Amino acid sequence: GRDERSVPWRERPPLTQLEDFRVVVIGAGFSGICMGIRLIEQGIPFVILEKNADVGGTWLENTYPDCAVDTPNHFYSYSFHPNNDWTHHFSKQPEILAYIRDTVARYDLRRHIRFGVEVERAAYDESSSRWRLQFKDEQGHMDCNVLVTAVGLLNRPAVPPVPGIDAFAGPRFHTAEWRHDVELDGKRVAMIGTGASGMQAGPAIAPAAASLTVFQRSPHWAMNNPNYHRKVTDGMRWALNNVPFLSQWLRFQLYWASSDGFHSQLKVDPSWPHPERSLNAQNDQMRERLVQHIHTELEGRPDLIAKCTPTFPPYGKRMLRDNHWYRMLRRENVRLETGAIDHVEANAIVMRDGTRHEIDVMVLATGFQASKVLWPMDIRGKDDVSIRDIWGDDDPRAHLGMNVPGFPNLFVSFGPGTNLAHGGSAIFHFECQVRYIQQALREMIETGISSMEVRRDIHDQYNEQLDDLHRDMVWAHPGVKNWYKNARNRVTLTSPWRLLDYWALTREFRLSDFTVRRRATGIP
Ligand code: N01
Repeated sequence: GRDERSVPWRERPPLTQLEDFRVVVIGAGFSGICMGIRLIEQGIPFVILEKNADVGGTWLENTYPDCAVDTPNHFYSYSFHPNNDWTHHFSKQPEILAYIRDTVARYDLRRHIRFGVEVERAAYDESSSRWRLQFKDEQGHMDCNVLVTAVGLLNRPAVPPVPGIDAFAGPRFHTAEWRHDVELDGKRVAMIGTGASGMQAGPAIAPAAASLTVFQRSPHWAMNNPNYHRKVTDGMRWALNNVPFLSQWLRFQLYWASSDGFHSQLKVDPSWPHPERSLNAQNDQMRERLVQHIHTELEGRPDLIAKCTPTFPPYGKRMLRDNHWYRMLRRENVRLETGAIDHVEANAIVMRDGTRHEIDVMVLATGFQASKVLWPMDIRGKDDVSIRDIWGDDDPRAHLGMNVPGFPNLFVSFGPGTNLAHGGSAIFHFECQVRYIQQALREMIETGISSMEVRRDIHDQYNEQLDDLHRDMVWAHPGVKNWYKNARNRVTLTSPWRLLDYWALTREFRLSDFTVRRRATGIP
């Protein structure tokens, strides 16, 4: 026992004889799959429960036209399963889904996944130190020692509360629930919302539609990145496959450029003389470039330039990549409506100033109910306390984004304060979280811990630090509305850290941050 424990955890052999121990992972998207692969390697029994019929999570659900990633793919992929054959620097959804399926096949993960199972309720039972899960529609139940939620943040579509929206007689659908059976050719299409999803879908649907009316509540910044539309050359693919370490070097470069090389643009400089337009000198230079891009693309169209130039500092909302958006707005069949929507009728959207837009199809690119982390699952910790009683509708907190006092043996992947607003790959963060959880599990199993609960003082201290850091970040700017913060202007979902900081924070699991209960002896 003792000798084994002095070996670093990564080098210890896989665990065996763990018939009584089970981890349940909820979700078979990027993070749940990563967790599953590591659990196989560690020899820890587990089941992944997935509500959909296949793996992929967000990349299975979002199939709107031109859906693509906006993080370079050579970084937006698993470090342990690099793909040197990406066809594009920023690949489209089908290629990313294929990569996910390929990863699952390579690690033979499917046999651990139960598809079509949606967890409705998870309750912690203190006497047995186990979680009891109840599935939806009385599909069954399951017990486990440790629960890992890997359900993502952006998967419950938000439908805008516009009066009369349900009275619309034509097809209406959200970008995350694209209706491929609805023909858009020759139709009068309305698209509400101009965030990352709208930016990608709009230019793809405009050419075939009879007309496209874009309803923009507020403009977003969108940068021009030549690589965004570029294919990876044959030469580069060859080199990535044949030159030692080149793919790791490229990955490192992308990591560096998106983290340390960039983080200073996001922080308020109190001595900066133009706080009305930017945060600091670097942020201002970025603004200058973005404005220039708008002027170049919309030359001769001062009306559109005025409508498309945001008034908040760059990065206040997620920075978009120009998917030929401005060029699309110049098309004869496209209109940009920036007034306030009053109501919807059977065949029209009516504006507050009385303007009627008659339409056949309504596309909602209106984002997600992001703040309701883990919703609609009913998660109950010690004393039957619901996580909603602690977080309310929109005020989630967790230690390192993963652990909540009162909820022992629960780890939240992609939890509060861990979304990457700009820069960096979410998969990098998932890997940090999974590595941390892996260490926690080994500690539990090897030393006979039955319950592990994060200390409240540690949790509170971490969250104070998080709130302090956010105060100086661009997305907390009171003039900006975004999905990173809640109704009371507290940034709840996004990480204030550089990638390096979060990597360092989660690198070593610290048992002293937890209150533990042990059963007899561990299994070395
Ligand atoms: O959602 P959003 P999204 N009336 O919330 C508007 C990731 N992602 O699906 O800006 C009128 O950003 C709303 O207006 P406003 C990425 O992290 C990545 O586009 O609030 N309009 C906004 O324009 C992203 O940030 C990729 O004033 C209403 C839009 O709808 C996140 O997912 C692709 C409205 C919603 O934008 C979410 O992006 C897609 C109302 N009542 C998504 N309610 C890539 O990797 C909302 N809006 C490329």
